[in-house]
Amino acid sequence: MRPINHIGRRKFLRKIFLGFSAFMFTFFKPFLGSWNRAFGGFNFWRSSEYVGKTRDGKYKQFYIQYYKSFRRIDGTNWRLKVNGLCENPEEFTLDMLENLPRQTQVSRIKCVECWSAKAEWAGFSISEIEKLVKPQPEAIAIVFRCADTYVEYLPLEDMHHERALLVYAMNNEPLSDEHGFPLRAIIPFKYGYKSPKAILEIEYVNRFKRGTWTQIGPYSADGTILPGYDHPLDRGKKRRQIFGGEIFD
Ligand SMILES: Nc1nc2c(c(=O)[nH]1)N[C@H]1C(S)=C(S)[C@@H](COP(=O)(O)O)O[C@H]1N2
Ligand SMILES: [Mo]
Repeated sequence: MRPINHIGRRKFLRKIFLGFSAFMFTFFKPFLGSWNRAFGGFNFWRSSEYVGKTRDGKYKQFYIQYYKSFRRIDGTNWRLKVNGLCENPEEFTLDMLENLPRQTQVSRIKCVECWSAKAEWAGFSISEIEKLVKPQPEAIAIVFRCADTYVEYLPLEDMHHERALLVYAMNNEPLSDEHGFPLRAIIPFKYGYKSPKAILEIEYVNRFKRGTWTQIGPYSADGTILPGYDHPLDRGKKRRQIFGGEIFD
């Protein structure tokens, strides 16, 4: 009589295990589809009290970029803090900002990672805020601080450009959390990373530094759109040549 062969038994157990797995897979595969249909439309970020990176925003022609997730902002408690090198530091409610002279513009966000997308934005020029806070002559730039701890510097010269806006509405609706509620910048002649969202604070400073995105990626601190290529999401990502600066169509 042959002794019990341990190797043989291990092989046998493995066969049983593989057979069982194959059976489970074949048997349950048809149910994977309905599982997907039931839960596939589920978007964690949209149904949680946090906002984060998602490709499932309301406007399908936009990708949504957040450096970190953060708790949704309650517009009634939110204040835009404006401080630093200015004579009258001030905190603005959303209501106060919505009552500033309103400007609308259609412009495109061009992400340095190649996609771009277009919307109609409504808001105001930072010069409206400056009539009240009165920046000091030493101030050369501002720092935006955002809800997701994103930080970005913009020279005052760029902020005073006629196409630079602070906006609270997108396509005739209040900004969604995904696109920067309650307030974001739109600087259309610079890459998207120079248009911070979910702004909490604006500080007037006498220095210019790299922001969050240009510390992560190999991108310029200045952020001016360079000649190259664009893949507009609203035109089926069809590649087109661009010549630098704002993309007007
Ligand atoms: N607060 C904050 N603002 C941000 C970012 C971010 O990570 N955090 N990403 C920027 C980048 S890289 C781009 S391309 C645009 C994208 O705007 P959207 O998310 O509305 O499409 O947001 C910019 N503003
Ligand atoms: Mo971006």
